[in-house]
Amino acid sequence: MKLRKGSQDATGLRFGIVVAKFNKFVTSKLLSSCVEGLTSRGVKDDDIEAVRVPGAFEIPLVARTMARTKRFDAVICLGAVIRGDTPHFDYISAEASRGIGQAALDADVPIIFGVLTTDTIAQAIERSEPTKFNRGGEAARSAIEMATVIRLLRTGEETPPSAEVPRVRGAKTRTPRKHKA
Ligand code: INI
Repeated sequence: MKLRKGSQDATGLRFGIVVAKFNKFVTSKLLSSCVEGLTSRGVKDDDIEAVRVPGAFEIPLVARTMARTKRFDAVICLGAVIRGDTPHFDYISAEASRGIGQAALDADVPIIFGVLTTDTIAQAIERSEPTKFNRGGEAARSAIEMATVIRLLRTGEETPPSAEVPRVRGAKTRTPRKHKA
């Protein structure tokens, strides 16, 4: 069996980021952790292009437009939709997630869903803190993995040894940590 896997070596890759201004106190932290996640894995600052949009509702169109230029190996969407007292949350979050998924399929380029959808402001802050579980950093890792695995599929190249995690006999395998929502 041939197992193809993406890697975390992002050297030479280019990324687009779409970031919502709404709830900027959260999205600015998602953005900085995302950029740090990319540059620390070899992406050049000049190879990252970020676009600000008013809110999460506007993300899909801009993500699709960026992806269709084919100038990026992946596009990362960052936003924060926080539940209020009205059904507004449901409309915005549903449209953002549906639209982002559709944009990736239309453009044939990986588009990453780094949009927080939380019940409270505290949950959004927790998920955007650089010292805690930050979804911006997670979005960067997912973008690199998707960009590299799609490249392997398109070129037919073998998975590079650097993507293989050596398995030590008898060693316990780590079960992924469970995160709330
Ligand atoms: N946009 C967000 O990104 N997050 C929210 O929590 C939010 N709420 O709650 O209203 C929000 N609304 C704005 C929306 O995304 C659009 O920008 C606006 O409706 C104009 O189209």
